[in-house]
Amino acid sequence: SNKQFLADYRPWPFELRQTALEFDLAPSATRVTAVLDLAPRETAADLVLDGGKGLQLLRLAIDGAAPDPAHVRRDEETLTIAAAALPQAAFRLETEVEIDPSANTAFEGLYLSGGMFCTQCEAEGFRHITFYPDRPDVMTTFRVAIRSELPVLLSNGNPVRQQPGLAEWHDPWPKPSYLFALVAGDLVAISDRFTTRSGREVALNVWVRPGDQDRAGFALESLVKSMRWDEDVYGREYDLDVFNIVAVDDFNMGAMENKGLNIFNSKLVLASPETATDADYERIESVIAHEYFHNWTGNRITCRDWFQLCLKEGLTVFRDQQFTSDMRSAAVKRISDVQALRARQFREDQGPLAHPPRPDQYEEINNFYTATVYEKGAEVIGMLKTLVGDEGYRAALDLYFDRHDGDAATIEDWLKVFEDATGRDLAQFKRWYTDAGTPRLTMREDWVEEAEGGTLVLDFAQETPPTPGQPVKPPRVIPIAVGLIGPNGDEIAPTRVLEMTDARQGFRFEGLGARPVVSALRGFSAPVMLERVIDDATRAFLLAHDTDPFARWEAGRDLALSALTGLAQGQAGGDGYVEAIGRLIADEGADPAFRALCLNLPGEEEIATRLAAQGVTPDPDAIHAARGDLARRLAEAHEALLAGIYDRMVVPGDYSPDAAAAARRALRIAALGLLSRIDGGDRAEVLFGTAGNMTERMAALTCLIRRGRGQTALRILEEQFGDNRLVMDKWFTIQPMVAPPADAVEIARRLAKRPDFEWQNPNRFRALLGGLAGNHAGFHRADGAGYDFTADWLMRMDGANPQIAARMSTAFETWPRYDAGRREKALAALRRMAAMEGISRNLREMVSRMIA
Ligand code: HT7
Ligand code: ZN
Repeated sequence: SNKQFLADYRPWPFELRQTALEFDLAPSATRVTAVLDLAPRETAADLVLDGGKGLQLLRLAIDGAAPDPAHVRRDEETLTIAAAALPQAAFRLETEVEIDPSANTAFEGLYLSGGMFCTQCEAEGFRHITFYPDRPDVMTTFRVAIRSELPVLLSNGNPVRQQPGLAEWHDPWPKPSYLFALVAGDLVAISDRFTTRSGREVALNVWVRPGDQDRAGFALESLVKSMRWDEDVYGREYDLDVFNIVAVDDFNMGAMENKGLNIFNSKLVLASPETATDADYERIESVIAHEYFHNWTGNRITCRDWFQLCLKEGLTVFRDQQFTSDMRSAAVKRISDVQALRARQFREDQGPLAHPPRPDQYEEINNFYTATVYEKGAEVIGMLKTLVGDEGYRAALDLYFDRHDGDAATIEDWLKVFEDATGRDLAQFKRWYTDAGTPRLTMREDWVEEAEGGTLVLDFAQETPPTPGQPVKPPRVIPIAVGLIGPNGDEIAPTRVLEMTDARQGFRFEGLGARPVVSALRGFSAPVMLERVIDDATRAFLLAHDTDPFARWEAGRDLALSALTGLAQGQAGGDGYVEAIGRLIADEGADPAFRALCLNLPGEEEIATRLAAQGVTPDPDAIHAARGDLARRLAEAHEALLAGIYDRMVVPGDYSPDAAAAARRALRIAALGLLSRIDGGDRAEVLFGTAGNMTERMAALTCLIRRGRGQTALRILEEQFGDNRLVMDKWFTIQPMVAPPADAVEIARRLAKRPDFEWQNPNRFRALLGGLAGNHAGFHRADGAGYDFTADWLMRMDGANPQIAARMSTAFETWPRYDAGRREKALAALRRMAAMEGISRNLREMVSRMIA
């Protein structure tokens, strides 16, 4: 195995003072010349450069002369020049290689997408472009020359020369190779200007294929908002004369923060009311912000090594979450972030792929761009902010930017700025970075009635289940935000943050009149699973009265989950939930977005996760039936109310993706979803035919497919948008995802045979396979057909694009929680993949961790 360990970190034994690159672009034979100005830090170190198999070395020179071949060694992953062949002082290394972008189906390094050259270098893609010290702690300035007849030639930094056939760029900010980018193609831009606080004029461009310009405006507006926000909230200014964004159709992830030249998956740039949903718009706004924010948290201050990935990703996610809260509704944003965290990160933490936000070993770093590194990494920063307060946080961040600008930093550096700025000892807090697993927090209440008023004692116990390689976990610091509500519904104690540091700990609230209801873990103040003894009446009380929007929503969620987990185990129940929801939706004064969030029942995966956490083996078919049953009962009980909401929540005027309009549509389609369980789908059919926006049309289509009458609508959508990749991706996803579980695999199989199932396109592959994996009972079909179909495609994809195959293999990560029959079939599929000849390092690491 090729395992890397955090403990093995050593600085690179050379200094890299400057990099100059020259590209002669040709689809199947691109020439890359690299000139590296180097100096040894230590005497007698061999010069080891990374370089993949696809690099054909044409020329190698040290200070202008070819070294003795006896001192040069090439293997599959490196080029080594023996110390004996190197000067003792500064020297210039020159290499020329030939590479074949047209054969690059892995979309890592330099590749072609729809006739356009583009790059993806994070994490270790640069080594597929040229021989280089491809590690994030080697930072230097870059000069880049691009020769090509294509009209638009872009790289990082500022343009130095632009003439037909040649462009030259200079990036004055030292950067690691993973932030390098190059784009060449027939592109058009929509443009704007931004003047920074200190008066720098920045040209902003969003580059797209001709014809797509009219769908790029929202991305450009989002960029301007992000730049202003980072100045206002973090005091961070942009530092180049240009900021370019390019949309590409073939992209392994969402987007990439290359210095001054962000490259985006086109689905995160292009949007129009007819083609994109409200969720798409919100996501575009937040990813544009995320990549822009990386300029300071990631680029100016980068990571020493890839174990520190959450240093830039956790912080940048935290910043983009703050941005969205400021642009839209903070309450709604927090609730949806927690929902996403539970769906992806808690799931990861519960299974064989659990790892800490800062792992200490890996085989393939691309397998660690996970919900734990990103979303839990952001939660950990949220807890830090809660513990040190807003002012402490700001002081620590100012110190971080001051002290580490230009550095490749570590989590230790990050925690030290908080210690130095606030005087707090964070030794115990650090466990959040080094320990995997979701703590279980149990809360017990003790009420002591006394003559002069009562005392409430809250007793907490924490325990974190074992995770791979970490059998025992010491207690962590857990900030628990708590408020108290009086029997009449008034808040009698505002939010107080309890700092739990021990395995068991009690907190007292004295001088209380009557016994209050506890609103616990307000704002989801820590990423834990809270267990408390609470009845449905108290949950309904909190749903009606809690002043903390997250805790209020959580009370409703808990009611729903307790009903659904009971129903899925053949028990009766749910009346309390149906009643409480009725009161909530009748409340015209309540925020439509909040009501929509409460109306959406937990998904089947979430129900399965809750059952598994309770030690119950989830039965996917029973869960599916239980959820359908409760939805129908909600609709029957509140038909008139729901119909009223559906009729009134029409948004007048032209479509706008703003939060208020989106909230009304969200409530309207939540009502539609329930009503369609009892109206045969009639409303959905009308809405599909009349709605002018994709949000309502997709919602209507979902209802129609669920009712088994989606064929006409699907045909219409295909006729209208057959040539629009992004809409057709939705079309490919929704069918296997919403289909009755028994049909999902057959539907996926049929769709995979279509000529427009261009499986090597990551978005299209994810659309179909992700759609099936999103159909909980369909993917986990008892006969294993979902597992087999998925494994077949992962094996095929692995030969072309290992990153995508490995990433999608997480569909299997929950297999240990199901019944013996399903476990055996899932394990057989995993073993079949593990045994595949020529399996990539990426997929091999994933399946072996899942089998272990
Ligand atoms: N930092 C970026 C990560 C990324 C990536 C990683 C592996 C392979 C392909 C990739 N594309 C982008 C994205 C981000 O977090 O902003
Ligand atoms: Zn990021």
